[in-house]
Amino acid sequence: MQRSLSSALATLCGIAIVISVCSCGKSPAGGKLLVGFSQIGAESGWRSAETDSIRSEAEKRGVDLKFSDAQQKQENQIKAIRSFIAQKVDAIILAPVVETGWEPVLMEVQRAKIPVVLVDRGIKVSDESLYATLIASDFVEEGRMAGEWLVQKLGGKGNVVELQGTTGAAPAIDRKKGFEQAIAKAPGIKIIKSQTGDFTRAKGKEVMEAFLKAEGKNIQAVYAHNDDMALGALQAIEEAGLKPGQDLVVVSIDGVKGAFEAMVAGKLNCTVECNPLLGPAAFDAVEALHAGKSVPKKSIVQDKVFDQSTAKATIDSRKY
Ligand code: GZL
Repeated sequence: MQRSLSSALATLCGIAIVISVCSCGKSPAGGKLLVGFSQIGAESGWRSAETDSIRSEAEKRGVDLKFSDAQQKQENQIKAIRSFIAQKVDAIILAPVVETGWEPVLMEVQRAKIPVVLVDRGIKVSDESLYATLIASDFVEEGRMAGEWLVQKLGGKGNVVELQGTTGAAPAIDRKKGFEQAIAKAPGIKIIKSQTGDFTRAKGKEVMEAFLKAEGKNIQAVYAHNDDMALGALQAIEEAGLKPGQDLVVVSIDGVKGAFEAMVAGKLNCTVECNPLLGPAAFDAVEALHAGKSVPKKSIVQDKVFDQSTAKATIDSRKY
């Protein structure tokens, strides 16, 4: 891919004006950046908030965004990436549904000299030069924060059922790891059932129904890898005649509006925020890379714990 970037720096009355003329072949006339965004799907409130953030930031910056929803299937993401290469995009933003299986297609992207910005989930590759940067939360820390909160709440004793995220996804792997690290300090707390609910409310409800059938009153707490599965679990708990938030403690991750509403209603006990508003950071990276600047390999988004003691005071200021 021939691309030449010529830039001229002009100083006028002490004000430096950088004029960079990008004759990079790939961008459509008028120099608008052309960016491909391969999104996982629309499986959760968090995911929709992330999509909105990236779409609105593209609009704000005048970027021509090619958007693809993969319905949570890696093969659809790979197809979308190949189509972005064919469209000669200036950059690719990728939210990778799972950690593995990306090397072949990312090598094709590298050969096409297109930078890749990973958002929200990481990947496992032998050659880290296959992507320029990862902008995401620390999922191990999120799992640890959820676990530490629960250890306190349960007084160090109780049986937990775990609703895992999508099998093979970085947040599912790492939120499990962090939670287990935290509860290891309280031998009286045990995970008695653990199964994927694929980050969706429907599957979270279905799996929680099965947990309740199998373990019933033997369950003291639910740990869900995201709020959508937790909200599904709340429905299952109520339909079983139990009071979520009282008969069973429920802790999850994401910090979406529905979780704050459930905490104010006394049904969800705690959520660990995982900020989905990654649009500005993603396009800062895209623009820096397009200007030939270097970017950090990883940028960690800071997260916070919210529970019923703070939900009422903060719900109105939530941005997603
Ligand atoms: C986290 C993100 C996860 C959210 C879920 O960065 O990948 O995927 O926690 C979403 O709600 O489905």
